[in-house]
Order: sequence, then structure tokens, then C-alpha cells
Amino acid sequence: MILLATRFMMAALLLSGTATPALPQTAPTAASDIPSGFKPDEARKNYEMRTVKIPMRDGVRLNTLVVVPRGTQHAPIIFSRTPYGAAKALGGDSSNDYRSSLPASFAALAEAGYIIVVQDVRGRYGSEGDYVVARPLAGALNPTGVDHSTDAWDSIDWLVKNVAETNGRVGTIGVSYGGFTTLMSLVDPHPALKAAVPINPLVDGWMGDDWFHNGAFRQGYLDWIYAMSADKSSRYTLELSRHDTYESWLEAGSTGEMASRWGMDRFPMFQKLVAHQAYDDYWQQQALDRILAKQPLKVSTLHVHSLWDQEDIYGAPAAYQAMEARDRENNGNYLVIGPWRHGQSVAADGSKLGALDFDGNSSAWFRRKILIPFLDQHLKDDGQPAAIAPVTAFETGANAWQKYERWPMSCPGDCATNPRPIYLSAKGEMGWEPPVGAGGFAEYISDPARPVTYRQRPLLTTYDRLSTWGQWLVDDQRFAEARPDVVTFVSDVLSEDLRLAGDPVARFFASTSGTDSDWVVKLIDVYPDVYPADPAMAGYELPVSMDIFRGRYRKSLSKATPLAANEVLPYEIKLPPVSHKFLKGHRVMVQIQSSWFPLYDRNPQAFVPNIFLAKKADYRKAVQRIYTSPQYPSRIDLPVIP
Ligand code: PG9
Repeated sequence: MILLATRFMMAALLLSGTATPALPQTAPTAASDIPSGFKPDEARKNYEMRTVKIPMRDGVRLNTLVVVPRGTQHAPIIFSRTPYGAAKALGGDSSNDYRSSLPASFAALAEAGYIIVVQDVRGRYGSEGDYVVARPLAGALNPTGVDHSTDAWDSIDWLVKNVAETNGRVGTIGVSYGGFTTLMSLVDPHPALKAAVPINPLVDGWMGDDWFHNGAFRQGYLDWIYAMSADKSSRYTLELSRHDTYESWLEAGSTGEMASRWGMDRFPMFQKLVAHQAYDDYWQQQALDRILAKQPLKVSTLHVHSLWDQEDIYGAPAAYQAMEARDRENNGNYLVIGPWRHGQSVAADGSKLGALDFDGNSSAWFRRKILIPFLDQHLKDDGQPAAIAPVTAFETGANAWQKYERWPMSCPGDCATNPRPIYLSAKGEMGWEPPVGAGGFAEYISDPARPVTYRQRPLLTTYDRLSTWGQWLVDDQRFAEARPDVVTFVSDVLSEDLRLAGDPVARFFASTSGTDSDWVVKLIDVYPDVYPADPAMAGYELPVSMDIFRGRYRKSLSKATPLAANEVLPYEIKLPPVSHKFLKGHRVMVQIQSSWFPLYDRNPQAFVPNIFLAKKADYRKAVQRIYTSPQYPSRIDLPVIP
């Protein structure tokens, strides 16, 4: 050891040529260990990321990131507009190779020869201007003269004139809020816009996207509203006092009370929700499906829907159907339905959702077989016909992609087949024959002091770091079946496969001892008790379509009226789309309950003018009945296909 050290010192002396070894040259008292102005060598990157400020017609400048893979020439632009941070959406510039730096879908598109552009919408992150949540089109609800349609137009105009590497053709794409801005780009579109891919878009915030579902308010979104309203870069989070928010919500009482405890009653967004609890002009005028139904179809559009979309389960099929009426040549309007949660089509992995396994990466398949061929056809200089079916739907249960000419495939009227009713029976059974004999009803007590949870506890804040919110729509429903305030109806074991492709409709008769009530209907696939193919799934109760309806809107969606206590009343609830095969040996189940807490606010069950502002004393127990007699034959119309 000593010998080695001496040899080393001798060598150092010889090299330095002096008797005292020199120390490396350093600054004597460095103020910072980070040298000012240091920049990594950009030449190492196989792409260039430019930040530009694009001026809008009112002078506001929008922060825009442009990713150009090196060597790109005459390339189309894929353009996305987001309120969640353009830099975050691009993955933060973290690697020298864009395939590692960009998230899966943008990476696939860049590799396919596209320039990727992402922009902060006005008033968010690096963009100037005022932020208005889901800003409506300029007009009665928006006096400013600017909106997402004009901002998309102005940005596209700038991009085709200022990005030297482009061929002058642009496609818009985005998920959820980004799906909403994508649809907005189709209103009076810029002539360079040649394709659009709205994915899980917010289309109607009252009917079934984000805020309300058929009038029931998703108070679980309060953390989203807080993050989006408290600051332009979402720096603040709403952290309820209990990890299991069940207790926090029960203790607060109403959504209004919880909001005011957090100062949210000052947020214009929250004030608008409280002021517009019914489906009034405010909601109707900004419903994008209604707006798009009146627009000529100028831009080829690929709508993307997720069967288990926990946020925007209404939007994509509604926008597709609205625009379909305009697609006279049947070549400009396409729909893809995948086995996904919200946004999973663009995620790296589409092979699983919760306990479900789809036998392969359905998201990668979608990108390779549908998304890129569709965009190439419309945006590349030498685009070839993509040969995509009008509707491509993943059939869950069978785990297979199907090609259809239209959607829905089964519905009353102009469809391939008509729905088939399945009837509820008093004995908790379900069958294809209408009830005979005396019939009866199934009864339960709905107690707002012990509401039915939407998943098993603990119930984390929706966007909590540890929350598995993205998979709640595939949760095993056995936990709910076990409760006395959930009624369950189940069919015999199926002797053959049962295929559904369309919207189930629950048509049932019910009474309540109160004067207002919520009704939650769940259509469930019950796996066999013995299931050697995947023993962990034995007896699993998989929801294939579920939704909630607020009874006060039974007569009119735009005006709440009390229910007549103890009177049998008919209800009709259109459930979200299903593309599912109930396999032979499985059973069909329906569960009905009157709360879905704390995702949805509780109905006091005694009519009050505004449920946001209900007082603790307003909440009452109610006796609920679901009728199953020949006079009141409750049923679910199933969109069965051969
Ligand atoms: N579903 C989210 C959202 C969209 C619009 C309004 C509020 C929420 C989203 O994922 O963007």
C-alpha cells in the first residue's frame, strides 16, 4: 500500500515538474455552485424545442412550445391547447432524445414525422390574458369577442406562417379539456386545419361531463376547481382535513358549506355552478354537441371515447353523433371506442385497467392502426387513404376490436337492431319476460346520514397523489351489493353470449317517501363463481354502464320541481355507451341506490330550492321503492346486437 502511494506521488511530481503539487484552479469563494449562464450542449439533442409567444387578435400573447425533430422538413403540425401547463404536457424537456422526453403519444407522432406544438390557453401558466374555465364561444355568454375558436384560428395562422419546417397543414388534438379546445377549433376553422382528434372531450358539463351528471353535482371536483381558480399555475391544493374524505364531507354537510370553508365562494367558477344548478340557457348555449350540430363539417374528425371514462363519459359519443348528421359523404367523421379510463388512449400502457386485462396494449394498437394512419391521410403531403371504419369499437368481455358502420348499433328506429328489454322482478331476479301476477316492489331506506359510497373506503380526494380515481368505474360492486340500501336484481346464468353495442336505457317506476331523490342505476356483468381462466376474477361484479339521475329534473331538466311523496313515478335514464360481450356462463345484474357519496353531493330527499345551499336539518331519511309489477314493469332496454 505505502509503496503504491509513493510511486503515485513520484509520478505526480514528475508530471508537474515542481516539488509542490498544483491544486486545480477554482474560484476562491464561490457565491453559487451553479455557474451563471450555463446551458447544456443543444447539439446533443435530436430535436429543438422553441418557446414562442403568439399574438392573438386582441393583443394577448399565448405561450407556445414548438418541438421540431432534427432534420424535419415539410412536416405537418400537431397542435394541442391546454390549461394544465404546456411544458408539463411535453414532459419537461428531460432527455436529449425526444422519444424518451415526450409522453408516449407525442413521441409516436414526432417519430411519425410531425412537429408537435403545445400552447398554454389564455390566462394559464405562461400565457397572458384572463382565464375563464371552459370559456364559452363569444356571444351571449362571453362578451370579450375572443374564445378558444378564435385563439385556435390566430395560433394556426401564425404557426403556418412562422414555423419554417411545416408543410402548412395542421391537426388539432387533446384530451378532456384539451378535447374541448380541439372541438372548439372546429367552429369556423382556419383553412390550414385539416384534421382533429378530440379525445374524451368536455362537451356538456351538465348532462354528463365533469361537473354534473343529469343534475347531480360532482362535489369531488372541488379540488380541481380550487387548483384552477386559486392561481394561474395550479400551485395550491385543497386538502380536506381527513385522509378518508367521507368524514370530512359528512361533517361539512352541503357542497356550498365545504366551498365556503375554503374561500371558494369567492371563485366565479363556483358561483356560476351554484347559480346554474338546472339545465338552463347557460348550459344549453355552451353545450358543444348542440353547437357542432349546426356547423358544416369542414375538418375530418376522429372522436375518441373511453368506455370507463371517469370524467367525460358523455362528450365523445355526443359530439360524434352531432357531427354525424353533417357527414353526408360518410368520410369525415370517425369514432373510436376503447376499453379505457379517461385519457388512457394516449398513455403508454393500455393493456390493463384495475383488475381487467385486455390481452395486449390497446392504446399502442390505437396509435399504430388508427391515430397515425388517420393523421397521415389528412396531413401528410403524400397522405394515403387510411382505410379506417366509420366506428372502431373494442368489445370488452371478448377483448376484440370490431368495425361498425355506425354508432350506436342498436337503438330504436334507424339502427341495425332494436334494443331488447330485460325486466326487474320483485324476487331480486331479472328476465326477458315482462312481470305477470301480483308483482310488487323492492324497498330500501336511503339515509343521508349513511350514504352509499361510490367505492370502498378510504375515499381519497379525487386528484390525490395516492388516489386510484382513474379506475373507479371498474371497481367490483360486491361491496355495494352487501348494503341494505342497495337493491340488486340478477339474471339466470346466460346460456349464450349476449352482445351489446349502444346505450342501455333504464325505464323504471319508483316512489319515495320524500319530495326529492337521486336514483343510481348500474348495469353489471357478474363473472362465474368458478373461473379457472383467472381465479382472482371469480364472482367479480364488473360495472359496464352506470349513472345517476336527480329526481327533481324528472319533468324538466331546466326547472327543478318537487316529487310527489309516495307516488309511483316513471323514470328514464340513458346510461353511458356499452360495447361489451356478456359471455355465456356470466349473469346480468342491475343495482339501484340513492346516493354515490362523496363523489356526488347528497340529495336532502326533502325538496329545497338549491341543493348547494342545503342546511344540515334539510337532510331526511326516505323509504324508496322500485316497482316490478305488470302495471309498473321496470326494465332496462339493452342495446343487443346479433
Ligand atoms: N376532465 C377534466 C376537466 C375538463 C374540463 C373541465 C374540468 C375538468 C380534464 O381532464 O381536463
